[in-house]
Amino acid sequence: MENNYKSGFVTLIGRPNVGKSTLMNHLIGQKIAITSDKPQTTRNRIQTVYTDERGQIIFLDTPGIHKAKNKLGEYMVSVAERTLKEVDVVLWLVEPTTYIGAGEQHIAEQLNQVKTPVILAINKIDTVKNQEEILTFISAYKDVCRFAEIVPVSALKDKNTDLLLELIYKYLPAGPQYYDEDTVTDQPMRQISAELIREKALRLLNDEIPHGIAVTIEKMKERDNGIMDIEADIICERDSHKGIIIGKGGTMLKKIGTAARREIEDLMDTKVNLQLWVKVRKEWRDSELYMKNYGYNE
Ligand code: GDP
Ligand code: K
Ligand code: MG
Repeated sequence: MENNYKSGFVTLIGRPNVGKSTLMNHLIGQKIAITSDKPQTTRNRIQTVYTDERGQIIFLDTPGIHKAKNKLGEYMVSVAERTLKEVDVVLWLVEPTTYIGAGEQHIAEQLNQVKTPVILAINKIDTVKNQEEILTFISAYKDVCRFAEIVPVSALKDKNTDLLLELIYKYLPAGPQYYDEDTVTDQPMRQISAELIREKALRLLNDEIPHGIAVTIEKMKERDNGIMDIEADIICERDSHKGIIIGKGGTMLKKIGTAARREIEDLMDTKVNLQLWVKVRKEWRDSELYMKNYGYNE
């Protein structure tokens, strides 16, 4: 290990859907955080690890900072806000626009209260036709917050992500290698599998139902021949939702299961036999007991 080896913690913040999970997956080259076009896809703090010859960056992908509507919402907000003070660098992802809404103002207020250096990444620049416009986004953001660096990126097209890494290293302290170089996440397989199932449900179901869904892995066991048997429950809030998740003749549940199974097989590099059940737990998002049960606690 060289003398100038650096390491530290970076938290990724930003409004729902700005591309935090996409960026993290691209940086570490593996799909760990689930993504979708729906807000509040990410519920827990996910830790991923990027290692190269310069050092090691530990990314915390947090749920978005937003106004809480229920206990699950409160939990998500507190996770995000607590993280700001504990890290070496804050990486704030925003949409490419000059409009700075209440959500961004709220984040800026939080950031102005901490000493942690903040890097602003203006994401989705692949969608900006006139590149000169980017300068106007930069100056709009300069008015609301003091940034250590500002960098336009595209998480999806891997644009400027190398530059982003370079800028992050600039602000990391000299430090040890916390994880061995093969480690990309601290998430247990069980949790990633549950999240992949939830992602497929999010993507395949219409807007109303997904926010009330949780997934629990009830069984995960490897057979002697290497096949992995997984049984999981999809928890929803209403009987009517249960019907929709199962679908006519079980077609929707089958779709969710097939899509999830493929990705879990990729992840585990083995054949998977996935069985899904749908259960109704009314208003679980307002029950601390249920939330603990479904893994939303620290
Ligand atoms: P998060 O809620 O901040 O974690 O956002 P996600 O990573 O789940 O992404 C939300 C949506 O934005 C997904 O449909 C992504 O494919 C899309 N997205 C993310 N980054 C980019 C980007 O750089 N360019 C474009 N065009 N879309 C992006
Ligand atoms: K999302
Ligand atoms: Mg996310």
